[in-house]
Amino acid sequence: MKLILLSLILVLLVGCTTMNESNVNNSTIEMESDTLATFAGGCFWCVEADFEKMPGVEEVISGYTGGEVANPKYKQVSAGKTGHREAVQVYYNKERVSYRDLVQYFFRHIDPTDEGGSFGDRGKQYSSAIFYANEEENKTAQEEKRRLIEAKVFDKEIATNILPLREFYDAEKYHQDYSEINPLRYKYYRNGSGRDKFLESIWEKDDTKVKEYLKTVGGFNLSGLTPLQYKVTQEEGTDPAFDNEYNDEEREGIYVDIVSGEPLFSSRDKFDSGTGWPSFT
Ligand code: MHO
Repeated sequence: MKLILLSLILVLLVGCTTMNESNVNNSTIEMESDTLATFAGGCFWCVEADFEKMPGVEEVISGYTGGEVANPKYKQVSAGKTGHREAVQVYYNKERVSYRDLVQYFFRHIDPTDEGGSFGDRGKQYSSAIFYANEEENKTAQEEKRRLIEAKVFDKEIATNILPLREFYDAEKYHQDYSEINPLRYKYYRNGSGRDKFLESIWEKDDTKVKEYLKTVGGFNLSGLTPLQYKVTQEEGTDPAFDNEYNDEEREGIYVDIVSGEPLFSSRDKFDSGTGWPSFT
């Protein structure tokens, strides 16, 4: 049951943080600057979609940064004419997730060994980078990069650059939430890119070095989830009515988010709504 509730909660969060057009175009989200992190990991459709699945992340904006040209357009950036990279800005709730968690999560969703691009997309504009906004972020990013190097999970060198953040330009509106607005084209692109095959080949490998490293990263190791748990918590799926783990659960206690450990409901508020999924007042 906690699985179903998780999916409901995700929907609510998305509803609360959906931004209107003026926010997207002008970066006028009113949040503290230290709840914002900037990463480049190749095609921003994918990096944005991956961060949006991370517990504690509230909003992700696709854009361009690191180059010289003001107000760049997608065509200029993707052609490598601006010095910018495709990048994302991640707005997160620091009560739930830390900058270090974000860096660790980032490293597990890109190819950090590719210095000339990302998967099928070639050129500096698609290469990976962490853009730090202050010395603390720089230090954390350097530490996590070093830990990844020392873990020897990858055979090749870690190429991800750690660079000072400069102006970030939001990408055009049609690139925001691309994976949700154009799911078919996104899936077609993503499958074709080989990103997920690569990530599986590294992180789902039965390998001692990988296991040792994964033990040391924050509570966002999703590899221990069952397929159903993964589908519900990461892909906004729902578990079957009646035939689910928590419908007939009578024990007293609290229901927690299986990924982050965050408390969600108390058994005291549980009632049988007859829907096949437990409900809480
Ligand atoms: N070469 C890809 C890149 C997509 S991503 C937004 C395309 O133009 O379809 O960079």
